[in-house]
Amino acid sequence: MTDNAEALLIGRLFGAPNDQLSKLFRLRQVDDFGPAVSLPDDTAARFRAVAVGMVGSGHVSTVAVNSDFLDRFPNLEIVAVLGVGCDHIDVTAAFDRGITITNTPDVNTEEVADTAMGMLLATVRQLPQADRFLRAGRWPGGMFPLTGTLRGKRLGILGLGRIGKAVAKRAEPFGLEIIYHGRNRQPDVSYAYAASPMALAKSADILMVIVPGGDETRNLVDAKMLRALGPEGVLLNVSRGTVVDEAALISALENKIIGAAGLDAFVHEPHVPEALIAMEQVILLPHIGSGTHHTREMMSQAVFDNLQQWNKGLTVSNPVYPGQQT
Ligand code: A2R
Repeated sequence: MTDNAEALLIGRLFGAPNDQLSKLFRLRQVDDFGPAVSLPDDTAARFRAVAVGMVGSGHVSTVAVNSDFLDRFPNLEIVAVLGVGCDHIDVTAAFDRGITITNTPDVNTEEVADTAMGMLLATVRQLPQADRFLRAGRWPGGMFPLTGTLRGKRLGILGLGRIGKAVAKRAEPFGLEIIYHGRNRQPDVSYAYAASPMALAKSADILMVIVPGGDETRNLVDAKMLRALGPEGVLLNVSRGTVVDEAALISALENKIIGAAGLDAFVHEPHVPEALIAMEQVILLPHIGSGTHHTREMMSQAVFDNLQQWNKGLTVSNPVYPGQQT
């Protein structure tokens, strides 16, 4: 490898890694996938590395790096992705072309877990609603209605991976009983294991979704799961919108089949169904799970580190393989 390879940055990185990247590569930046695939053939052929940063207003909900994209860059060797989820990348198509994909696991774990706990408290104790109540001048007219509680509740975690475990660790001192489901039992925890997503939903008072997106988990939380969660049940999603059947969720909330929801992920981000926006019992966040200066810079640093390792001919720290759900 030479140290002046040409690289393309799609979207943006945060903090110092931007400068580091421009020193390491002859760097071209475009703000979205459309302008990237529209680059002239001879320009596209020069890039051996692509970094996929934060594009537009957040998470990309289509498979943007697909075969057509990859065909535009015949000399591409690596695509370094900001974030853990690679549901916007066709990892198999890249692998078939000998292209390395990397992501940025671990560095976002604690931040997303913090957001998840904040969302849990906000949803159950209706904190945003109480804030709106006060600002609307309604307090002098009477007290804010009593809310649900965490006391004596069971938190069901769908996907006890890095983030799921960090959430569980935070939930324990709140007195929440923890139960989880994943395709495999986790050997390093003593929490109760539910044998299926449905068993988890039946058992949980609060259901937290932290599984990867993509085809395998699409609509995993469906109308039946929501019915099993029950009329006092709370659904929280801090992973990918596609994991929850959004239409079924809207119907379940409208018909009081579940009690409340907290969502940091949606099917067609940044577009959120009006029906959800209109509901008072729903907390809606614009996919801010890892959205702090500190963590986005750490994630950007991990993108840079992966690219630097590749540039030096070293093994990259965070390769993503076909079939490995991320
Ligand atoms: O199924 P397992 O035993 O491999 O556990 C993984 C679980 N998981 C699933 N659980 C049920 N049904 C599935 N089809 C399924 N697929 C995966 O999700 C694992 O415990 C968990 C994911 O954990 P990690 O790979 O450690 O990911 P991390 O860092 O916790 O992030 C989760 C997701 C990312 O993929 C992004 O979409 C978002 O949160 O940032």
